[in-house]
Amino acid sequence: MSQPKSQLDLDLLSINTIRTLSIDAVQQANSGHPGAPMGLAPVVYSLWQNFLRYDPTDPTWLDRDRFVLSAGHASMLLYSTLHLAGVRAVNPKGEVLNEPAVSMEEIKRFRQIDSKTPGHPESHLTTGVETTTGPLGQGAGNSVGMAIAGKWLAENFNRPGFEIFNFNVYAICGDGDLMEGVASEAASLAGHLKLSNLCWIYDNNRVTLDGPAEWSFSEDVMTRFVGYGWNVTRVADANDLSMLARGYETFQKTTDRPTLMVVDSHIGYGSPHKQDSSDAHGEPLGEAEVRLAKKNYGWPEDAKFLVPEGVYDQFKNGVGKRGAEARAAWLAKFEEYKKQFQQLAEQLKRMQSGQLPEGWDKDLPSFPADAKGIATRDSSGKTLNALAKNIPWLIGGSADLAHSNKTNLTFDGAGDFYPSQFRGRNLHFGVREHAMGAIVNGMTLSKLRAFSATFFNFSDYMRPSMRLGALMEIPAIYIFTHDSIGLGEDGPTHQPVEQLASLRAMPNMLVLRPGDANEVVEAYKVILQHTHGPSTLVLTRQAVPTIDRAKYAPASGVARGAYVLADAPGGKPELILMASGSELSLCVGAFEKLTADGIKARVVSMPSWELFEQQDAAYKESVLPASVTARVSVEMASIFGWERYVGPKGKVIGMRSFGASAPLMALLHKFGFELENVVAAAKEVLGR
Ligand SMILES: Cc1ncc(C[n+]2csc(CCOP(=O)(O)OP(=O)(O)O)c2C)c(N)n1
Ligand SMILES: [Mg+2]
Repeated sequence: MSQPKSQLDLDLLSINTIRTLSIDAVQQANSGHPGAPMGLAPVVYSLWQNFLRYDPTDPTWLDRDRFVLSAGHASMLLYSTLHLAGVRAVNPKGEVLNEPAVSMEEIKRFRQIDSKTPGHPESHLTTGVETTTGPLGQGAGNSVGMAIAGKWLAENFNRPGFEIFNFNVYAICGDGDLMEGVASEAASLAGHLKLSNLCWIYDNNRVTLDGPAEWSFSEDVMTRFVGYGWNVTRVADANDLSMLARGYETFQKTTDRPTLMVVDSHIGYGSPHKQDSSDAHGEPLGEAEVRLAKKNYGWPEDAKFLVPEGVYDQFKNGVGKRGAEARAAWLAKFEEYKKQFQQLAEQLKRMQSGQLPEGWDKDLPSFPADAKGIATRDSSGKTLNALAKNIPWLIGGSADLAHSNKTNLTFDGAGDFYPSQFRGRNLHFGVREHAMGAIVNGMTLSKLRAFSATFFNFSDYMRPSMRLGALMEIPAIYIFTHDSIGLGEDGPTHQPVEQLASLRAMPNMLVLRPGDANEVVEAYKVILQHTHGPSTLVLTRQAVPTIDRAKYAPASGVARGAYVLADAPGGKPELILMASGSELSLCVGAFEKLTADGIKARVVSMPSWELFEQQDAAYKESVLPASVTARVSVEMASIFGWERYVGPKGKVIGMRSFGASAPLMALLHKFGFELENVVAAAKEVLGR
């Protein structure tokens, strides 16, 4: 019936298909944001169709360009594109399936229960979604982590004639993203590092949810980014495909800094003449508006979820063909690379599949009993170095506190990651905790084992990113030191109180607060082998005794979250003391005293509630027998939550207020973390 269409017609037809699929899905769900997909469809189409190095038949390709939709509310834009481009699904084992990542059925089930098309893109649910976005600014931050990973991988794995890594990272950002602090932090670092593989596309539509952007946003974004050291370009009309192409080409030619491409767009129909009003663009259009929009696009007004003839082929012949050719060429190269650089290829294989290298744990330290002991931040530093030496892709850094966090990698060849010098393993995040969280997530999504570090109190500054790490089920490693009032004189502004409880409340976050040096080693073993979620490691500034493992139980009990460290004769206690971290040795001291007084006590070391909750009922009963109701918990943190373990007859020794600025001993006394107090509490719950 139809005559052959011109390329331009096919482009417009494809763009309008992205638009109308998005409109229809939002309308059918009666929920969601149609405006941004409508306005941005040409921008994303141009990128995918003509520039993105991406093979829809293998979304796991190591060297694929990354596409991040930081403006996650425009999720239908991504789902429509993944659908039309024919991106295949990948199962949890990493195998590419012969089925679509986003089928038409799934588009029709936008925002419905158990669909692959949730309200905002979730990377663990939908293949092709490179990272979970929605909280504005996070995707932008992730994209910097991916770009860092790209540079680091290229520097460490490419060999002359073998450019195994050369991927670019594109992120779509709206006004909201650019208003968020996390994006500013990340942009500042990206500019500093000269990440030329990074392109942010700023949807300059001058509108946000509440109304015109000018109500709240009037800075000169372009000048700001020039100040960050970015290359800034402008596309004056989002509908002009040749201008968009020039923009992308300029990015690809820029080799010394990241690029911000400012694209002037009009939310809604995509036409300045027919702009929908700024009010309520975060809502479905309504049936009448939908018809008007379709009319405006020259679309059959009654058609729903229509993919016109030629559109699938258009994508197949564009991104599909380009991507397949690029990957085929890469694979051929990689076959040869595998022969010439067996060791590197083996590393990549393991990295990609989330495995650790052979012998990763062979140099782990073991710490002799020592009453004076060492801070867990120090045993952490030693352990981290021993691991990183044998795990080439364990890489990270601190937000300007590396000397305090003890996270510097100091072994031969560890090196630093500096502007345009991307080989090293020590990252310097600067004082940018939030971006650090988002960046570590982006690096982890790129299969590196990445870690961050700062004071535990500042986990609050990176919590939104940690939460997304947990939601994405990615094995990011968040290291924190100065974990309690025990940090001393810096005082309550720096002393965490409620952070432990708050992170324990976070689904899928593994929190570990080891009690001595050997528990630190065991905690790291757990963390490195934990592949389906992030870990939070909580460490002291102050020294804690290294417990005598000949006398007490081995630290390997850490793997079960809680274990009996010291016990009454015959394993029949009348009292249980439990603690994590620096309070463990306090409980051991109280145990000795109580034992001398003829009281049958047990000490339970409890470094991880989450791991303990995963144990079977029999194990839990063996550690915390229901019949023993005289229980005392000791932890220099909010008491919140400990009731569940001490029960109605127990007693919780913890923090009920903020801390104070004072030397350690004065603080321990003021807040009751002293031997006599623990012993007295124990006798009280025993009724003696
Ligand atoms: C951290 C965060 N705060 C608030 C929101 C709610 N929200 C979703 S879209 C949006 C408007 C953002 O405006 P802009 O980025 O310009 O997107 P546009 O409306 O132009 O598509 C807001 C406030 C969010 N998703 N994340
Ligand atoms: Mg906007």
